[in-house]
Amino acid sequence: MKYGIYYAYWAKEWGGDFLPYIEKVKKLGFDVLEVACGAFDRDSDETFRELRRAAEHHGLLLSGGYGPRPEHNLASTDAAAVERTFAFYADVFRKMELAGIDRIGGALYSYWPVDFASGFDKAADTERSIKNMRRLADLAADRGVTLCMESLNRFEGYMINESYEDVDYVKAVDKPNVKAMLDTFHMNIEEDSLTGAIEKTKGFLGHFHVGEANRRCPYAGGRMDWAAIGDALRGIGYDGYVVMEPFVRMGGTVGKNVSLWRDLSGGADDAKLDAEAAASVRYLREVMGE
Ligand SMILES: [Mn+2]
Repeated sequence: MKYGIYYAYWAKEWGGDFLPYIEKVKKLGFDVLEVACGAFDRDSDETFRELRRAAEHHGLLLSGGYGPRPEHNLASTDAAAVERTFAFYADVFRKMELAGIDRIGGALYSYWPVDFASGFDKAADTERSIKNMRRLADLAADRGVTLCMESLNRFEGYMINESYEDVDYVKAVDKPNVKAMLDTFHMNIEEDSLTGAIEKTKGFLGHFHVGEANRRCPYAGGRMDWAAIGDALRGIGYDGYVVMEPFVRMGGTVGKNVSLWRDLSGGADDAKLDAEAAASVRYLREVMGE
C-alpha cells in the first residue's frame, strides 16, 4: 500500500496551485499527493506538465479527487447539462494524463454535497447515472484513467451510502476502469462493520480514504482500529493508495462544504499541521503496514 494525503488539509479553497505541496508532502513522509480536479478547466496544459515534472523529480505519485458541483451531475435529468459534463470531464482526463494522474475518486456518479431539499428519485437517478457512467468510463479509458465511486454518508449523498451499494453500482456499470471507493469517515456512520465493509469490495476496490471519525489525522488515541483496517485491506489483496483526508481548520468553501463549524486543530498553524501529518503517516505505516 502507498500512503497519501489530500492537499485540502492545508487549504480553504478547492483548486489553486498544487506545486508547492509536492516537495512538502514528500518531506512529510508520504508516497502520494491527492489533488482536486474540479478546477482543472481553469489551468493551462503547461501547469499539468509542470506538476508531472515536479512529482517525478521528487518521486511522488499523484491521485485526483472531485466532489462534482451540481452542474456536473451525471444523474441529472437535464440532457444538455450531462453533455456539457462529458465535455468537462474529457478536458479533466486529458489534463490528468498530462500530469501523470491515473485515478480520480469522489461522488462522480452524482454531485456533492447533495441539496436534499431539492428532491430526488434514487432509483431513476441511479439508472441514468449508470448509463452515463459507462460513457464516462470510455472517455477516461482513452486517457488511462480509473474512476473510483466514493461511498458517502447519508448527510452528503443518497445514491451510494454502503459498500454493498458501491459494489452493486460498479457491477452494473461493468467497465474495468470503474471501481469502488471507501472512506473510513463515511463508513463510521453507515457500516455495521468497517472490516466487513472492506471485505465486500474484494476485487472492486480502487481507492481508499482514511481519517478519524471526526476527520482528524489517524492517531494512536483515536477510535479507529487501524491495524484491523490494514489487515482487511491486505486480506482482499488491495494494493492501491491509502489517502488521508483530514479537515481540521474552519473557513472558506472547503470548510463550508465539509461542514466544519469548529476548530479541530487546536489553533494549529501550517507547521503544526505538517508535524501532525508526518506523525500520522509514520503511525499508519507502523500499524496498517506497507
Ligand atoms: Mn473521502
